[in-house]
Amino acid sequence: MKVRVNILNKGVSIPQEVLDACGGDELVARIFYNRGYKNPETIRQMLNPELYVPTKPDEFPDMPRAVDRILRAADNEEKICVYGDYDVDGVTSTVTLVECLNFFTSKVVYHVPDRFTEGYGMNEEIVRKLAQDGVSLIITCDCGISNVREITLAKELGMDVVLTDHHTVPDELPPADAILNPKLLEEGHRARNISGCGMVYFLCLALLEKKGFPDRAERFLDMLALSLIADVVSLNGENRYLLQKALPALFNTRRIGLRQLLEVAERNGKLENEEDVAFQIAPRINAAGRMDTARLPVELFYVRTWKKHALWLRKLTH
Ligand SMILES: [Mn+2]
Repeated sequence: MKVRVNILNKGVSIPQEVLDACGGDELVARIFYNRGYKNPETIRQMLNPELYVPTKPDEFPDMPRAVDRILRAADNEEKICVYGDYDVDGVTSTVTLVECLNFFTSKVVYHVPDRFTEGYGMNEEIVRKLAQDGVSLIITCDCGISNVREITLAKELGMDVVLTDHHTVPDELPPADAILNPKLLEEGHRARNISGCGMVYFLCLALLEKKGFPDRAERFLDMLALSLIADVVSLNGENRYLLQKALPALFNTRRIGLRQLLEVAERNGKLENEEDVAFQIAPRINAAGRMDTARLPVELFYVRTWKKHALWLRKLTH
């Protein structure tokens, strides 16, 4: 069989270092170059995943402060509220963090904003309500970085705030006790474009490492894969590494609700790769937040079922 390949920009000369990174293969080098890959180190790591050096949780500024505050809250049985968001990234972040915190404490509640009555991000009325309900630590997911007023209020009301977000950092930072945001990493860092759930994943990894069971982070990989596919524009650097690791976990998920969702989607078309997930799964989750409330997918994926399982487990082990 004859295959005709039309390579663009044949006349443009490729820098020697790009060519070297491709082992001297001009065709491969030209494909990379045409797609905007000019950093030889990035290209080397894409061609040889085993050369990739994964990002460590403590590369994020404020990680130790965040971990200390959260574990202190767990030890003191403080009431913690995970403050999420209503899109796929916000939902997967919320599920991941609530699930992880449940390893350390049973005093966890969560809040996902109502798109119609609250809008995106934190809301003063909700912050006041959390204080009244006895919450002393708020952990935001996929939001918070522009909520100076709401976080100032939370502090005034005597609560602490650990902020996790991945949106662009504004000039004025909110007065949170710890701020985790990949955009605070230096320019060009391989993890600067991770999703909100990606940021939460690193926080969970740090918490679990500190407690001596980092392997448990693996059970969040399905949520991570969903967020990366739905929320991330460029799948290179850390995103590429994380998705390679996480995608099989998504297709083999043990979450009953997510399994059902995958099955429904599969009945309507093929579901084989990340593109299918982007078009078949992500919109179904986003629809909940658009039509009703994002509590639905959160519960579908985890929280409620976890409680049932937890009771079961307690009954079995006592
Ligand atoms: Mn997001």
